Amino acid sequence: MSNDAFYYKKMEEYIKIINSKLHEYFNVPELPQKIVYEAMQYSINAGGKRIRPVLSLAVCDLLNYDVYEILPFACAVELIHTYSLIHDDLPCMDNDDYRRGKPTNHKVYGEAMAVLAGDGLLNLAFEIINEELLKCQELELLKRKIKAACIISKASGCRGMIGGQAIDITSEGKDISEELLMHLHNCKTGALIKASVISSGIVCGARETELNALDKYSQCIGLAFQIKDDILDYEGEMQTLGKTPGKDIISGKATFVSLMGLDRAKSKLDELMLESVKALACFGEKADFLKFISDVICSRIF
Ligand code: GRG
Repeated sequence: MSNDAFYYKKMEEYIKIINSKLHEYFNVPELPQKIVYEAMQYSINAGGKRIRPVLSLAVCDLLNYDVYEILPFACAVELIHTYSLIHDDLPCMDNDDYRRGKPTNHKVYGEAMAVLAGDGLLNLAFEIINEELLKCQELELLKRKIKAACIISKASGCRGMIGGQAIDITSEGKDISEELLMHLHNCKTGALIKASVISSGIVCGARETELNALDKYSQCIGLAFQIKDDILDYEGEMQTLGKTPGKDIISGKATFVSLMGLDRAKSKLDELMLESVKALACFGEKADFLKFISDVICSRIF
């Protein structure tokens, strides 16, 4: 088996573990409000790439830690990510009809229920994290888990994803600098990607030098992820993307492609890919799976 085939298989195995845990969280009894659970489940089951929780598990694997220890945190990040997509697709935000190849949440459940489904996913994420903290019996591990919980909350909040979205909305139709675009995406997309890597490193007891390396790695792949997203929005097709391409241009959004041009955006992507790999040098071959994930992020077609 080639290395790539081996790592693809590993990624598939991790996705199976993640999906089965996510499934457990939705095993709820019959309740009069079951419609909101159905709406939440609809988006969770719509088939995302699960790149953020896979990253968390891959860091665990790198640090020889038990992946089941980080799994609830990894799933919580996926719930937060899914809530952000539901809200981002609403008519008051990006007004999208398709996501993950399916009609968006509000198209199926209506706007009000889609807002509640997003809220429900965000709350469920922190309910899961808090329950993990309550269950933890070992003081040092508990401290590390609290730190991880803080990192995830901060990354999802106004210093992170929500803050980035606020800049995005208020920048529409305006000329913005490359610097502001970089800041916007470090917050909007990068923060949660970084949180999935760093929170896992912390729970697994990574040393300071290792955390610094993971920080640099996740900074690079977070930005690379967004540049690739902009390239796909420019070049991609509805059928493979699972969402409407070309939306950024139509809505007058500045993107890495509109600011840098396609060729420079592609070179920047290659540069970030190499930098992400370099950042992992201190781990040697053990980091090959994380390097493979960088490649998946930069060469993905959806
Ligand atoms: C509404 C608070 C709030 C935030 C929204 C993340 C976000 C902020 C908006 C999503 C819009 C977007 C297309 C961002 C670009 C990068 C990104 C997050 C893409 C979607 O992530 P993937 O490709 O999605 O990991 P899947 O469906 O595979 O999980």
